[in-house]
Amino acid sequence: MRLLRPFRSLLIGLLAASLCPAQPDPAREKRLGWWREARFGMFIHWGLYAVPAGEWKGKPIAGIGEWIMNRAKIPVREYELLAGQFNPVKFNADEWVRLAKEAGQKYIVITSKHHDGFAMFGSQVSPYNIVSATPFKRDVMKELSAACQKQGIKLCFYYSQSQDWHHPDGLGNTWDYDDSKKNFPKYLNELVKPHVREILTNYGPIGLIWFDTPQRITRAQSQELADLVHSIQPDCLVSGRIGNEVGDYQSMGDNQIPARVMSYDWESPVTLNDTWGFKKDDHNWKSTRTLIHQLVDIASKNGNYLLNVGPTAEGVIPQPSADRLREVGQWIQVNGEAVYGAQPSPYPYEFEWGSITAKPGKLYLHLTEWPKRDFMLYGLKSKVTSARLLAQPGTPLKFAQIQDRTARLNVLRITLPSAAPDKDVSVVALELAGKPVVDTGLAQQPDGKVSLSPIFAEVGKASSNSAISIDNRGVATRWFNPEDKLSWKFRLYRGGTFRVVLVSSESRGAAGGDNWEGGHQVTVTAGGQSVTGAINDGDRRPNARNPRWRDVYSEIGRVSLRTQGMVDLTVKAESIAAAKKMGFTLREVQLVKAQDPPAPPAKKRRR
Ligand code: JFZ
Repeated sequence: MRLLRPFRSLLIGLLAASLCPAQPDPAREKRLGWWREARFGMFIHWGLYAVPAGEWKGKPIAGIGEWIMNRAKIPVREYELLAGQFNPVKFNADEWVRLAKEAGQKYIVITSKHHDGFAMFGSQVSPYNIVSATPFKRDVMKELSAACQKQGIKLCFYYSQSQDWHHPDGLGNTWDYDDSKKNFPKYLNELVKPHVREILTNYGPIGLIWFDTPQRITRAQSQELADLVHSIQPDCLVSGRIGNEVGDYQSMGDNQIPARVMSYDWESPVTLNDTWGFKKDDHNWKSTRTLIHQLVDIASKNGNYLLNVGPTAEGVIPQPSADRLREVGQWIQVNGEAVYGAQPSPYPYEFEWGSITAKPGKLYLHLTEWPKRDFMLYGLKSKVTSARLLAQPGTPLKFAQIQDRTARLNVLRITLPSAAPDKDVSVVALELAGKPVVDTGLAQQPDGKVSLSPIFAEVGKASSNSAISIDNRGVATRWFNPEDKLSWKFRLYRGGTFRVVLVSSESRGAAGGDNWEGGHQVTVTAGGQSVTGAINDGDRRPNARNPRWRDVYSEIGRVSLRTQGMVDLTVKAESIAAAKKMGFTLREVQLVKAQDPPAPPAKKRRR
């Protein structure tokens, strides 16, 4: 200890620097102002890839449409010929911008150059651009810039800074160019920087540059690019995917929504179907209901929702996309106050019934399920002064607040009309006396259920080799070591018998839909009682927040918990099957109040 003395202040300083978030940078805070207010933007992936639209030489090419050049290993000299066929005669900038406005979107992020290297703006730097190389010859970005300024929406550009499959020194094209011979700095200096200068000089004020897939760009290179952007337009934001943590905000993985409120600024890019760039065979559209759920859930967790459309080679936004966007817009007409400028939920965790957003002196309860009886919320300590549905602002709702001191529980009960005013999400606005004060600890919910996400667990790694980690969706992945443990503490208000349900999750990337592995034996210990059971593939269900990965439910037994108060719960595996290299994935542990006696099966109705 003595020896350490002289280093103590240094040590404390280092610890403080690593534990406390960095002081907010005032320039960055200023840039983020409009973006935090906006909460909802339109992503547009549009380029030469809209011509093949997912098909090459008569064959459908699997995967996202804008990756066709890479997936089909199309030689540069062949892909270039698409420019001669690109003639989007139906393109109308005012119509696109109007659609975004109707949807309630506050900014547009459009691909100025995607990985294929084709510039969708007029450029002096390289002739491989829409004005010089297509029969269309128009600078669509000029037209969009004018339409955005006229209609009051922020124009932003996507720009692929690392991958460029057309430039011999850009990353990603290994079928035409030898990767080991690439001079990446040359590409950055001769193409990327002059391009970025053009898009920030010729199109008026730009809200942000959405850099992507940093790959092997160095920290110095990322920083130089960010500095270049800020030197030309100090108010222009830079996306997290510029790499090396130099962006102004973070991007989640595509189509990913995190399982908790995040302390930092973030955005989820989401597809309306399963591709970004137009594919003629992709008809797997998300429902309007899913889109609204995602919008409010992302806002409740401190994020922005960037929802993609992929226009055709004629310049038309597909009708199913436009229809859904307009329906989201109709919902926003009524409920926008709970989304724009919304602050995150004061509760860190998710609710099964929906999501919460906040504003000074207000809480918004976004109900995705309409309760059969009164709506109840636990843990709100602030005094509520009024409650009303945003859809029926003239009708105050009856409510009561009860405090149960022995259970240390605050209950808010709201009496709702029998029918939901909105079929997808109905919003109750609460006015509070002062700031929202809530119990932030994990706790049993009014329906008796306890839901525990690994994102809140204490992770007990059995050895330094344990690969277990928790991804942003809150899923424990790479769990191969049965000695690893996850543990939680939660507050139990009402005891009883509970079914122990483990919710596993599909994961990304594995080929052929084979994206889940089961056959593990798992033990849950809750309040000192242990149950062991199998994780099996009997019950897959879509997940409302992250529809791309289904949940896999396994009930492994029952526990009886009689004590009120804090309960410890631990999950540990007895054996893990890992032949498919996915192992045990865990998204949630649930304790579900057992109904006794079990309800008789519902009688089938005769037709
Ligand atoms: C990238 C692009 O490759 C893709 O074409 C599209 O533009 C998309 C919006 O971004 O793809 C990614 C990038 C990052 C992740 C996933 C897909 N990620 O972090 O999970």
